[in-house]
Amino acid sequence: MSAYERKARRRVMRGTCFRRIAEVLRMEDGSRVAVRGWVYRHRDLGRKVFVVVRDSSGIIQAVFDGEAAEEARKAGIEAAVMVGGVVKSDARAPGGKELVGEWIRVVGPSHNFPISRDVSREFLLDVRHLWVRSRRMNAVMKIRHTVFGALHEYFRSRGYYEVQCPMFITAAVEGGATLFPVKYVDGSTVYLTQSSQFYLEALIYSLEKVYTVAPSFRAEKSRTRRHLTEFWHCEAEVAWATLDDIMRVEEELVWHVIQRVLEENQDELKLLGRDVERLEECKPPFYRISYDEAIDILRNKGLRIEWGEDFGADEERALVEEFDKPVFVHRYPEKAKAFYHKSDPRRPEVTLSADLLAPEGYGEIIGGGERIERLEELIEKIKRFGLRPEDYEWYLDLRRYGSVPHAGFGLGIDRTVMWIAGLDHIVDSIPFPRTVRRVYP
Ligand code: NSS
Repeated sequence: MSAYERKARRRVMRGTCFRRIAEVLRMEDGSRVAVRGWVYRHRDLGRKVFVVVRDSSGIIQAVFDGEAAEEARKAGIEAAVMVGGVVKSDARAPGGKELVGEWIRVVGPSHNFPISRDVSREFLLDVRHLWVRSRRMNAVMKIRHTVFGALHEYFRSRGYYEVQCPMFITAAVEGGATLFPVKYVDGSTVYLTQSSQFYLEALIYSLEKVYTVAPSFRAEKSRTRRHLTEFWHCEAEVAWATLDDIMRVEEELVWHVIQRVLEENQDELKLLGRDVERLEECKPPFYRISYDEAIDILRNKGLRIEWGEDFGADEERALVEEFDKPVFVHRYPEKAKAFYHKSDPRRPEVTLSADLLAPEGYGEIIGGGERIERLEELIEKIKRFGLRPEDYEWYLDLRRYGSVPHAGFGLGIDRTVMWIAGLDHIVDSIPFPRTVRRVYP
């Protein structure tokens, strides 16, 4: 071992001189560096051994011969390694630069890594704890990181207070069919929350403008590309706001999130093959059509749909084909929406509600609208929907003491990531998806 190598190793041991791979790819030829990460690819050409190393920032190829090649040979796929070498431009290498390897040390060995080239989606879900290392998942998670950050940034810069609401609840928000029962410590049955909305409504009487980012749970029996049983929900509620106000907040919020992703994640969008031009077009104002207009569009396209029914994935896909950016569908019929939605005073058979549908086939990412603020109206509607007012006692109290007009919405974060990243299945938008059939790993 040369004096340099000994010195380099000593520095490595002290852990002070490692560079991020993204940084190394920008360095001048001749720079002597050390990186650490995991073996992404491995090629043994006899005299030379090529090891592509990845860290959280990128990948770089290191080429070894002589003594170092012996050590490099032992580094299996996904082994944790430390590598020292000299930067050299090479058009054939990923990123245009490679390391002329001087030494390599296997820190954490890996033999027969289970993921090879041809694997099914199901298999990748079985080994999700390992697949999260893939460049694809790495890119999606970086975009997801930006999305969460941008949501907080938007609300906090506009005078909203962030609040936290309980996950254990006692009555349905969005209908009983998708409630998850949990056996509580005292033997009673409680449920996992479907939405924090009712608690946000309570909190506007203290803070006026509130938001939360939290999981919501739905025992969705349908196996679709856009349903999780545990999803991330960004919800906001605003005192004194109308349907129009809340739609403006929604479009500004979505555009803010898109802009941040376009600023921060060009590399990731490229790796995922996302057509960024389609995202750049999503500048507010978004389109606004009524439910009635949506029905006309669908019927003209030959779909058979009864007035009063909610739209499913097929209807939404057909609708958004007509629009080059997101579209609000407002004023859904009463029976298509949960009981808390306020009726339009000018047309009581429809509600002051709106869903935001994302383009390119994605469909609903937000649901929201105005809430019933009058006590008698709310009790009457709870009964009409076959529910029991006594299950909603505290929620009714909000109408007894200083009730005000108010509106709010809930944005499905996983669906938003799915759309922005251009994914074809919601399970790929979250590291460890929970679906009807999967709670492992
Ligand atoms: O049922 S929603 O349409 N509306 C609510 O829960 C309201 N209580 C929100 C509110 O006004 N505060 O769900 C809102 C969004 C919906 O548009 C989807 O984007 C997402 O939540 N969502 C889901 N994402 C993934 N998987 C499932 N199962 C799911 N259900 C709703």
